Amino acid sequence: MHKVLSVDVTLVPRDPQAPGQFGHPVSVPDDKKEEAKSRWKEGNFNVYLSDLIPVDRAIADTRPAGCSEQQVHDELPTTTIIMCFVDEVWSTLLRSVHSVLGRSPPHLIEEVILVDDFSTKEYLKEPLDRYMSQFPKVKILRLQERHGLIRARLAGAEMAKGAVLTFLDSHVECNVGWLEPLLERILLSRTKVACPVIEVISDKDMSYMTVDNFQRGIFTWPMNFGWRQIPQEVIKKNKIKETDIIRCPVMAGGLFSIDKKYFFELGTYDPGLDVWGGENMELSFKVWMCGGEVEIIPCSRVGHIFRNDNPYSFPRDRVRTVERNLARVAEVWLDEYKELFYGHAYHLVLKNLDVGDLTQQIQLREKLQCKNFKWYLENVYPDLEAPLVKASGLLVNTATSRCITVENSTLALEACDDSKEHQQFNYTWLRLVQHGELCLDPNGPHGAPGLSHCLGWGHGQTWLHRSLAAPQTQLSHHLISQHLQQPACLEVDPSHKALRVNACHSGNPYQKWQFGNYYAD
Ligand code: UD2
Ligand code: MN
Repeated sequence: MHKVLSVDVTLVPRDPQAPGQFGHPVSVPDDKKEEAKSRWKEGNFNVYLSDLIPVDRAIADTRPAGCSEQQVHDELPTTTIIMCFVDEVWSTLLRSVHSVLGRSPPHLIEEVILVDDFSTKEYLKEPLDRYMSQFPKVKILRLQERHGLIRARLAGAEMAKGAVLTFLDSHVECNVGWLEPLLERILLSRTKVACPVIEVISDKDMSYMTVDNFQRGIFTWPMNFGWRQIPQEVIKKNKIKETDIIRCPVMAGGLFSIDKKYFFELGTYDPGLDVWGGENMELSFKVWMCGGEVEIIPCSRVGHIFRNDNPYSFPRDRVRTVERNLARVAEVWLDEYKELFYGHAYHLVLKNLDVGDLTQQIQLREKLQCKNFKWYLENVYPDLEAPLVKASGLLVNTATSRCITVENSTLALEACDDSKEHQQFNYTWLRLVQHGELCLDPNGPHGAPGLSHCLGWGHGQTWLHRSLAAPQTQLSHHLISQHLQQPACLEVDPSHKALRVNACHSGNPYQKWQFGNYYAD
């Protein structure tokens, strides 16, 4: 073994006075403010400043103490760097490539594949070919139509010769010692997916900034990626060190190394995912549930320009593309938990989204004998709040303190008894009040509210309650059916034995209901 190599051709920069040198912030001179402003949209960051900064600038070594002393194996696998771009800014693209070539041990870089995803800018054609011809390892793959990030990466992967694939965005700066720790993990176990810590290159002043340690990649419903710090007490209790590897429920998506054969065994990305978004969820679930692991390696650090908006156009509507991608992922991987996804993105239910054909993906999951999503939640992401229903148990009426009871297919009101199966209901993420396989229907089999077979959305069986009903003025304890002529509320009829629906009144206790247990607002 050997100590991690500290390859960095910029340790002694050519021009220490140059703007942005050492990752320092740069400010736009007063007389250039207009120009800087007008060029912002070329990349949705400060393109004017980027162009002033040397393409091979030095940056500070931001690794935690101890990283530079770590040992790695002599026989690390080689890697192909795959960097996709569409209309990337010239200076940032060059800086990305320079940082790879200048801060990686040359013998580990099999090649750098730049995948041009049908860019429109002239400078990315012949001038880029000419510039890169000085680097024999850099290859440019020109796609003849827009593939989108996901399929562009696959085009790069198809031609890659290295044992490991390392994906990077086209506006990054790799820091010293970034590569060997990633490859080391994969050498130890080929099913590990190794991610660097993603540091921040400011979109405004182009400074290179380190980030807090102990961050995990997580998601919140409906599958929004985010970062979450490991709680201080957990760090203390488990004596987690800054250099310790962090298991991640999901990866950010842009920067990671994966064994090439393993990536293909996993079926790469779902080819039904389009352009951009959600592919990080898909790969993370697939890796974890099918026997692998996703990790952040604190000793590997790469800066990335985070931008508020994509600087390129989407072939189709951006929001719809991402939504459809996420729904595909939910359908294939979430099992019964997909109700949480749809419950938190209910507009997708309303618009009856078409996610396309899933047979291949479902077959793949079977072939790989992947575990289920419940296993993933329990073992990989136990801190995610994921109750399968919003509320459950008895359904108690406030005025009478009596409970809805199922008698054959009709409903009555009786004294509450939690041990009675016939008084148990679920309030689901899809807004159904469910008793076993049956659903509370304002127009039940006998005209009055009763139980019918659950028919899904659009069949008048959905009810608003609590936070869903609250915006509708003071009705948060009510059960509001939206599908009648007028929104109507479930109420106890004057006999106190039966149910009916009637115009909603906020103060009416005969219209107020409470479930035994609430798991979500
Ligand atoms: C994040 C990821 C990104 C990807 C994305 C979508 C990081 C740092 N970034 O958003 O890698 O996983 O989430 O889920 O984790 N590109 C193409 N063709 C396209 C669109 C983009 O080649 O049609 C390129 C683009 O030039 C860039 C890369 O793909 O180099 C990622 O795109 P981005 O930077 O707009 O995504 P980002 O960082 O907002
Ligand atoms: Mn990016």
